Amino acid sequence: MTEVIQSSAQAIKLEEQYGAHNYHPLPVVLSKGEGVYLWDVEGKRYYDFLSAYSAVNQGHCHPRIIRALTEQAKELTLTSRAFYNDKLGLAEKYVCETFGYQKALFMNSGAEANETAIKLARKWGYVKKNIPDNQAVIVAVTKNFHGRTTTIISASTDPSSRKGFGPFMPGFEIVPYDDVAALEKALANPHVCGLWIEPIQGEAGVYVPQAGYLKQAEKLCRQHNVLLLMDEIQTGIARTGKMLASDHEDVRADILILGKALSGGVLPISVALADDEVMLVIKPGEHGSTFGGNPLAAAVVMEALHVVKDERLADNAERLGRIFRERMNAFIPKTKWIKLVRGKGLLNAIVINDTPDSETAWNLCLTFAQHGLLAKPTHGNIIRLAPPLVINEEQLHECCDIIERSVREL
Ligand code: IF1
Repeated sequence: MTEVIQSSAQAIKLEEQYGAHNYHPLPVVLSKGEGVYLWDVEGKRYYDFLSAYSAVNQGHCHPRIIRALTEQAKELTLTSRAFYNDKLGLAEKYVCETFGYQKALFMNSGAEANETAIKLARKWGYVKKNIPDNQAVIVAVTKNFHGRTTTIISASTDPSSRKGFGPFMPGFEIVPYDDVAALEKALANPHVCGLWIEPIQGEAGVYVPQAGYLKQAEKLCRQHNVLLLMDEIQTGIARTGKMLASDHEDVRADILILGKALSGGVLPISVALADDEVMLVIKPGEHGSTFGGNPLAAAVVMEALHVVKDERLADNAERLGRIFRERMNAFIPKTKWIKLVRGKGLLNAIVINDTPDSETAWNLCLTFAQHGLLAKPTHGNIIRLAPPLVINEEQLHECCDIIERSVREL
């Protein structure tokens, strides 16, 4: 007889005893999700203002995506790439046409898609830019977040991502984010094969670079024959009010890295997109993954992207994001607790007016939860506020009311 969770406390106790302690979750145990809503074990309803870190842009358990998942699951879930299947080519074509690239390489987690981009950039550097073997350098930026593998954290500047996990992978040079002069210097090094950035730094606290930075970065990459690797795992798929955050500045990455909402949150699906000149440097047998490009994921990704387009989620994110920041900016003068609100589309954050090591942001999130809204601080005193993109104006105002009421109770 399989055990059933009867209470939140019981679930927390089980995870405490049997699960790794690699997270510090809010004390909320969820058992159901639908659209912008989540319910806990006791039946309390919450607005989701984290969206699984932007993986459920289409809303929880979107009926069209669940149908695609369940229909395909009855037919064929996995063949491995040792053979072809009748869904992968359709999905590759669909994502290439959606984002304007010639080739797609499907993986599973965001980290794996970033690792794929690193391997593509390095191999391209050796084969096409004649960088001496094992000398390729990838330029990354301060406060980046690209995943948790040992190679990816080798480029991290966050001690909590790195401490105790060395030795680290060589071949990364770190320059300050949002600093064009630093880029000019770093990219002039003939051993540099790639510049690896996020268009908006999510984990850093929704840090939006100054207007024109991305365009300048693209220009410098072209100038120095360096590939632009754009990690849109958190900012892509309509989250910032455009299909890609890069679209706000009309920037085109040489390697586009997507994940999270690529599947609407029902499966881990990620992809690296590039043109033939880059993608074809990897030959058969040189890269892959057991589940990468499986037919179930292929069926899901097509429906997940269809939903984004059919429901015009980018436009909704653009419009409601503006309303959200207007509401917050109108509220800020009435409280001493919020320094500022920042973001694009429905990827926003408030900066709490307290020391980064204070408990204020955490306590505020506990109060949010009491009043039926779920969010979690990123670093210290920054709270990311990112609902599913299917939220409507009435729900958004109700959530702003909850945020304001909770701040007043601080
Ligand atoms: C955690 C952060 C967010 C990402 C970007 C790659 C990945 C992520 C821009 C890796 C993943 C997740 C991972 C999760 C929490 C969350 C997160 F706080 F870690 F940094 F969203 F900001 N590029 N972000 O945001 O994708 O391998 O996880 O599929 O690790 O705690 P993944």
